[in-house]
Amino acid sequence: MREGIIVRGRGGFYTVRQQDGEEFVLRAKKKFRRQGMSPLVGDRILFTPGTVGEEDGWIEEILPRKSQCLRPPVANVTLLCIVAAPRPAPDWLLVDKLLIFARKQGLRPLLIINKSDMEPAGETASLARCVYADAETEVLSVSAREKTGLEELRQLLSGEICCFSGQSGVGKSTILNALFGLSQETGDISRKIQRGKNTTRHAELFTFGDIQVIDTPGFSLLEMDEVFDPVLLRDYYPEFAPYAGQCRFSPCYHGSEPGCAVLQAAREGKIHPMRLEGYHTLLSDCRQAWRERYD
Ligand SMILES: Nc1nc2c(ncn2[C@@H]2O[C@H](COP(=O)(O)OP(=O)(O)O)[C@@H](O)[C@H]2O)c(=O)[nH]1
Ligand SMILES: [Mg+2]
Ligand SMILES: [Zn+2]
Repeated sequence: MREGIIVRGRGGFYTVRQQDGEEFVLRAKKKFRRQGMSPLVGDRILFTPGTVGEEDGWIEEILPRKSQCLRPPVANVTLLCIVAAPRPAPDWLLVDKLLIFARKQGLRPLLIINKSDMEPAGETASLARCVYADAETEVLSVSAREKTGLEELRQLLSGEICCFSGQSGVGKSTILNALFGLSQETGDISRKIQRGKNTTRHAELFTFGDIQVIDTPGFSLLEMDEVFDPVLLRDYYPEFAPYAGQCRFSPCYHGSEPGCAVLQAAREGKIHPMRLEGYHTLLSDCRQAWRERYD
């Protein structure tokens, strides 16, 4: 049997690339369906090939996954690039949601502040470094337009399987184009057309030397719609960890409980107010969804 990685999947057919670059179009054995497993873009698999280019080979085994997302459906992503920019104005709550998503899926997050050319003093990047200083999130400032910071970015992406996420218009496509010389549609004119396309566009894995990127619209459209116990939310905030077990009540949601060590730390300036405020917003969303979960 041979080994390869799934680079796209469409209508029950999977395109698989071998190490040497040769591609095969395969179908999945019925056993996967019985096991409730479906092959995902990014999966490393074992296969028996048909004739090259013909659709008569089979996926035999799916190798153990490093990570797995259901929405968007991709496997083995290791790095989630979250892109923000001075304009459109950063949606920090979306960044927080994406960080939670990354931690839940076991992906390392990287916060990229693009369009540094718009801000000679780098206010947005400075703010991001300050807000996320204790959130175990690396912050990198780049300009896709002026091609600054790209070499450093390339080094951070090296050896990873990456996905790009963030608001529309922050420059995700422009960054990919600048890094890899792609010619993805960017900008305002194409956005209208793209929006229509995006809804039907499938995930696809690209390889550029030792960097792999899965391009999928799923991460930009990401909403934290998964319902989970609100008490778990605090575990996704590394800046709360030093105060674990120090609150008067247990469990403490760090909402408005008296004797809360996290709220006290925030009052003392040890936790960034934007992170706490965002946490409180997400906590109340999460509580409401949890209450309504059986409706
Ligand atoms: N000034 C500036 N504009 C940029 C930069 N990167 C992207 N843009 C512009 O921002 C707009 C949106 O970029 P696009 O890549 O389509 O964003 P996406 O929706 O995140 O894929 C386009 O008009 C780009 O030309 C940058 O580094 N500096
Ligand atoms: Mg784009
Ligand atoms: Zn507390």
